[in-house]
Amino acid sequence: MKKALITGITGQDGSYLAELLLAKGYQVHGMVRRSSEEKFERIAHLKDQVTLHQGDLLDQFSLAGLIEKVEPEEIYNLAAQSFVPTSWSQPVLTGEFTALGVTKMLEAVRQTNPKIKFYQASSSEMFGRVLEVPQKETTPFYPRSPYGVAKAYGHFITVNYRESFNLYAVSGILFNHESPRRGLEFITRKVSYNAALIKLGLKKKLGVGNLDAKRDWGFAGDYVDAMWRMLQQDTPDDYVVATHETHTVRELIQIAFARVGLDWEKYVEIDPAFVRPAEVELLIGDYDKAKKKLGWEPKVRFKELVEMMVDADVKRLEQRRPNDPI
Ligand code: NDP
Ligand code: GDR
Repeated sequence: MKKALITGITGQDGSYLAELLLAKGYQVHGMVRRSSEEKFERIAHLKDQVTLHQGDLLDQFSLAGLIEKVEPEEIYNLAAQSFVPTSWSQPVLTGEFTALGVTKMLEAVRQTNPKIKFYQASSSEMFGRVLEVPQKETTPFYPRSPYGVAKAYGHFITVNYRESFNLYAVSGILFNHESPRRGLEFITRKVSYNAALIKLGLKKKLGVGNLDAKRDWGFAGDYVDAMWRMLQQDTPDDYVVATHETHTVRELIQIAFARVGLDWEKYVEIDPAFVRPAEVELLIGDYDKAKKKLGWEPKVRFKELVEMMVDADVKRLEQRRPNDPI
């Protein structure tokens, strides 16, 4: 039985990846940070099937100790401060988690067992003010936020450890991917949740930022399969994972509100608080390399994804008890 260690197992991607690896017969271990109250909703249904261990990207010793204890064949490094706006208000913390955290993980691998296969969760945010359309593995980076800068560091340190120490270390350059388990502050989930609230008469208005930003949005369940495939190759390499479709935030909102039978223009207003100091205007990914070498392709397309998220939020809110907070 293969053993995998997932950092960030309590996050959106961690929960889907844990499901996928369990279905493939893996023994799955997850690293979780200590908190005063456990909030593991996304993996509640898996709690009897995965083994959780405390550890933190800020603590080098906890990482090496954990790898020695678990002895995994594969590590998926998904843990990060992943919300772009927070990276302007907490730039140093974002650098510690999202950039230096990767070096700490790689060092822990190198020092404990350099044969472990290592996946790094890199991001299309590294392309930022894009220098090529569509973006592919060879497109130069121009990050536009402290988060994007930190991810570019994480990408290059992964490539560097592969080239310096011959580690099987790969960087998956994943474009935005969403699901009903997406955090509520990200735009897709914010829109699906608020469309459901408004439909059910629990809220009147929704404030958002830039309606013109364009993203290449895919389904998280499809994308974790690409992560796994990257670690099953003969040689380690880096891959773009995307849908090769781009849509505006406005289109996202229009589809979500239409799903609940509402005209979005009556409910959505611009709130400058959600406009970013520097924006990534356009992302669209070319996943040709992943298709050819990994045999990977996205299954869920944009409209289906948005409607899946809205339906899930309507259902969730309809099932809530009267005194539950919204
Ligand atoms: P989430 O924000 O949902 O999950 C992040 C995870 O990291 C959580 O489990 C969180 O734990 C954990 N974490 C944060 N800081 C630490 C720390 N110091 N020590 C240990 N664990 C920590 O992110 P996603 O699942 O959406 O994304 C997974 C990864 O992929 C991230 O690295 C993200 O930056 C990257 N990525 C995501 C994309 C997307 O569209 N979703 C696209 C490209 C890259 P806790 O529950 O305790 O907060
Ligand atoms: P992003 O995702 O920054 O691309 O990072 P997010 O959903 O936060 O923003 C997408 C786009 O929507 C615009 N936008 C708003 N965004 C939010 N959150 N809230 C709003 O009210 C709002 N109004 C407009 C944003 O300006 C932006 O253009 C995500 C994260 O998962 C990263 O961790 C990951 O690396 C990248 O995707 C790929």
